Amino acid sequence: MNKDITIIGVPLDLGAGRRGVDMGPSAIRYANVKDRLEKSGYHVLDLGNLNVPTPETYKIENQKLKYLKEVTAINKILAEQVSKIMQKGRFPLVLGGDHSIAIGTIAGVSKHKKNLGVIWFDAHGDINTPETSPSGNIHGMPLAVSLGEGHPDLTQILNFSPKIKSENIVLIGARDLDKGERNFIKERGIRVYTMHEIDRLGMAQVVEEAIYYVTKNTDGVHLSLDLDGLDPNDAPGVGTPVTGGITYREGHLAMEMIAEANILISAEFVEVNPILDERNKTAHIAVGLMASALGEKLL
Ligand code: 6HN
Ligand code: MN
Ligand code: MN
Ligand code: MN
Repeated sequence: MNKDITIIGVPLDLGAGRRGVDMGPSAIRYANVKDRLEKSGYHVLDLGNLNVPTPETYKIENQKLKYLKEVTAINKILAEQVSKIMQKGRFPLVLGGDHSIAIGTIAGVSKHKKNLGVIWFDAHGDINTPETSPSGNIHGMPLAVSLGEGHPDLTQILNFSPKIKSENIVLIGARDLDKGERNFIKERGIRVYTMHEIDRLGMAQVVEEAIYYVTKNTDGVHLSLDLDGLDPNDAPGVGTPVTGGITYREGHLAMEMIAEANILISAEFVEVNPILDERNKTAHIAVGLMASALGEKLL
């Protein structure tokens, strides 16, 4: 495992339908992310936050792609930063922010990998296009964009597309998919473990299969973890909670198995919303999951 981590915070909420996830990076830092990872032997460099515009100072121009210009601009900068971190041989750890930032993270990582694998933990599919999106919120679109579908300003970040292939990604924890997302998933044959499969097979088998699947034909794996993949009882501080999610223990087990498999080259933790949280509980859980994914040991 790469022992050199670089943290970037992206306090963006323009991709989401409500305010609050812009405070995610602060909440995660307040939950001691750096110390926690250093205890596991990592060398952690925190670059601070990207400079992100505030919604109150911008107008929505296109209801089908809200704040497209601003979300594009910030993801371009993020992609370049992440690419630089990769170039230096370090592990990028991106703190969100809404999930639209996966567009930039994945662009920056995949620039250095021909066949990037992705594990996507989420209650949602995040695989809408402007045509299928019920909200026009770009945080519901980053997987589609990374697969080459969506507005060209987004798909062409760093001037290549697609960033990833359908057969190299796996979704875990889905329980709220829009109609267009279901069609997209079926047409492309994308591997999804919904809550149904997690209940039926157990998280251990799901993650074992998922790891095998995303490592088969890939040269590195990115972890994109939306805290709303967890159950809102455990992680209440998220922008779009959906009942019936992954438990705290299942989440940790998944991260620990991913750490054991030693497959990650980058990760992002997104959608922490401190306004809706209880005493920073969700940020603490996020940090615990990061530590587990990066191999923190009890003994
Ligand atoms: N997230 N599918 C809904 C939409 O508006 O497209 C919700 C998306 C939520 C996105 O949680 O990252
Ligand atoms: Mn989600
Ligand atoms: Mn998401
Ligand atoms: Mn653990």
